[in-house]
Amino acid sequence: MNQQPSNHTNSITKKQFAQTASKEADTLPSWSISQIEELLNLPFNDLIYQAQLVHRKYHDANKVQLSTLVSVKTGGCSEDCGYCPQAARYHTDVNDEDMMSLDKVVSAAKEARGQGASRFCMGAAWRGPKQRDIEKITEIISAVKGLGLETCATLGMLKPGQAEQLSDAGLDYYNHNLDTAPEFYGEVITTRAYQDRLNTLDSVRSAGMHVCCGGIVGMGESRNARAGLIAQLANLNPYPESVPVNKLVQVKGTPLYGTDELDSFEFIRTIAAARITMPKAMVRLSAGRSEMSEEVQALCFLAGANSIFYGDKLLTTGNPEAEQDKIMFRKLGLQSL
Ligand code: SAM
Ligand code: DTB
Ligand code: SF4
Repeated sequence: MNQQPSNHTNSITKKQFAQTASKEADTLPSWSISQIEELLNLPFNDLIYQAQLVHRKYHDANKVQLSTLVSVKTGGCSEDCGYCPQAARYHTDVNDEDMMSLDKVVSAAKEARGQGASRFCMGAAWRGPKQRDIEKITEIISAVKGLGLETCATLGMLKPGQAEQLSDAGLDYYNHNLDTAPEFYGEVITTRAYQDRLNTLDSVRSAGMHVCCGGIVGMGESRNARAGLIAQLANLNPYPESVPVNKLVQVKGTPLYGTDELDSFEFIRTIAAARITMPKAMVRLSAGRSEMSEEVQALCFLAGANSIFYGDKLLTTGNPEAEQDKIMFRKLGLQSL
């Protein structure tokens, strides 16, 4: 791992920063993988400093947006994503459940709103929705939107016309992750191609919705692959409004269970690179917080994360209790958006 400071590295990074700061964020130049690797290779303090400069130019440094997740359709998924406890083919403790009823989703959304969440994100363990699923989910989206919450859904790949139906129902954001760099992707997923994911992202954009797109680190990928993921995200035109950076939650029974744990500083570096390359995006410190100390999370906020998943559950795995997060926010002087 090259972590040596050098004038060369520093001067290139300053140039990149000047580019970033001088252009409006939506029309950024493309980022090469090696430019992003240079960022990741910086001395930690220099990297965080660059990230803070960008962060403070575009965001209130003490404000964090809160999204609550609910799994509206859990388990039984046909895909083979190597990290995922909901894939039917892996033997995990997650069972195939029916879709949640409208009433249950609405009461979960009301509870999330009561706890202070501004966005409600609904996940389904599908390769993609069928037409009858779209009919049910659009009813749910309209009801949640009617509560005054921002709406987000992550339902898998979309077929032509489906993104428009979701948008018409009041869906603000669609989450669809690239997950990792194209070069590493085949090690993790074989049942859908990288291009399928890019196509879905195009459909979401064309339907006028905001894009929520990020990935997972800690799957055994190299630093170069983390740079490759960030390059893919940053070079989407425009880049996503919301960028979830997940740390792999290792679930027994999935192929990636037992992967060597990623060093926390590598995770924080990835957040900083996301912040620098996608200045206006909300960068979400996503899955994996239950396994992180408050100190590591504080460094993630310092590196430019300004959003979290809030509430004691992600989709099937745990997340810190809302009360615990409120205590952490008080200690750090953070406020919710
Ligand atoms: N089935 C849909 C799909 O894959 O597009 C939507 C739900 S899927 C669970 C949403 C995202 O959750 C995945 O793309 C992945 O990035 C993330 N995810 C799933 N399992 C995870 C895990 N064990 N650790 C971290 N992130 C995970
Ligand atoms: C995202 O990037 N992370 C969330 C959300 N989008 C849907 C999902 C994390 C799932 C973690 C494993 C689980 O709880 O099943
Ligand atoms: Fe299915 Fe989504 Fe899990 Fe992949 S990540 S197995 S598509 S639920």
